[in-house]
Formats: sequence, structure tokens, C-alpha cells
Amino acid sequence: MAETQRFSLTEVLDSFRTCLTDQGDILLEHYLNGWKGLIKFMNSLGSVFSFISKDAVGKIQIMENYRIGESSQQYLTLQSMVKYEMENKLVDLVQRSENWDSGCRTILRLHRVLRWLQLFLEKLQIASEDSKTSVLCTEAYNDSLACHHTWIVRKAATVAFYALPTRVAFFEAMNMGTTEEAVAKLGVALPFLSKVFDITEELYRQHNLLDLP
Ligand code: 1PW
Repeated sequence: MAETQRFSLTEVLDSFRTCLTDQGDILLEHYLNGWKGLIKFMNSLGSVFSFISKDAVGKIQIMENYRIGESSQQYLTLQSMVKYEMENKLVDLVQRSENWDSGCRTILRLHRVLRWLQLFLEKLQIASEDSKTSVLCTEAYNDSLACHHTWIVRKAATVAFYALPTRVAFFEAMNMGTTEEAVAKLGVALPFLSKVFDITEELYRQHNLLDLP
């Protein structure tokens, strides 16, 4: 298969499957690989999406720096990261200050986007042939991420969504095969994405980290 066709949402969703260990830990390497795939995908959707991916690129870079930094061993899993940063008071809990770029708050931003992605893909999976991807994407956004964004970001995101192709073209762009194949693949992969989301949400809830500034 040609190199240009190698990107597929299946691979992205695979990363979110392999980031889960049998013990329920989340391996940051695979989690971030999933994100890198998503960014590749967003960039392939055109320049209107690049403003959206830019912020995520910056956040992934922050995480990669921790993963190669002097405390890299603490950043193997999401659980070890939270424990390490909390025990060492490396998280700004009330107001952004010297720990403005903690791993905990950086992952929280990405985690919220995953909820949107999950809702969006669920909608895509069950939508009728003629449904508009832009509408499904906007609905998913309004139900999840929008409340965490400023007015200007909400406006820009909504405009970007209008540029999304039809459902059929979208599945093609994701290299997921025919609509039937794509729906079947989503059926297998989405539960893993949900599990990653749920584990993260619960971990953050236990540590009271869901509203980090
Ligand atoms: C079609 C499938 C696309 C799936 C991935 C979508 C990624 C969407 C990322 C939205 C980013 C919008 C622009 C930036 C917003 C930031 O203000 C916000 N960042 C995120 C990732 O939500 C909050 O980050 P901040 O300002 O608190 O550092």
C-alpha cells in the first residue's frame, strides 16, 4: 500500500487500545501516539483545521518533553504522572502560575477533546447516509468541549467544522474502507476509546483535578 495511504483512523484507535494495560494503567507513549495520528489527520483536512491542531501540537510537545526529561520514569503512565506531580506539588491547582504547564493540566485539555471525539465518532457510526458530518461534529462539540472554550475559539471551531466533507468522503479520508467496514471498525474500537476516557476521568475525579486552571 502506498505510503500516503498509511494513515488511518484504525491505527489511531489502535493506539488508544494499546495504551491500556491489563491493570488499567494508561501508557503515555501510546496515548500520545494516538494523538499524533489525530493531528496528522486534522492537518489532512486542510488549513482551516490547522489552527485547531496547533494548540494540540503544543500540548503534545509539552508531554514529550516530560517523557524525555530527567523525570522520564515518572511519565510512563498517566497514573504514575499524577502521583508524581501531586506528591511533588508540581500542579497549579487554583491559578496558573509557575507550574502552568504541568502534565496533569496538559493531559486534562487533551482528555476533554477525546470526549468530543468519542461523541462525534459515535454519532458518525449510527448516522444515516445523508447526514452532515459538520452538524454531527458541531453537536458533539456543543455537548462536550464547547463549555471549556472561550467565545472566540468556539466561533472558530464551528466555522472549521463547516469545511468537513460528507460522511462517505470522511470515512474515505480516514482510510476506513466502505461505510459498512467503517461502521464495523468503529464498533470494535470505540469501546477502548471510552475506556481510556472513563479511566482518566475517574483518576482525575479522585484527585480533584477535573477543573485545573
Ligand atoms: C475531526 C476530528 C478532529 C479531532 C481532534 C480535534 C482537536 C480539537 C482541539 C481544539 C483546540 C481549539 C483551539 C485551542 C483551544 C485552547 O484554548 C484549549 N485547548 C484545547 C485542546 O481544548 C484550551 O487550552 P488552554 O488555553 O487552557 O491551554
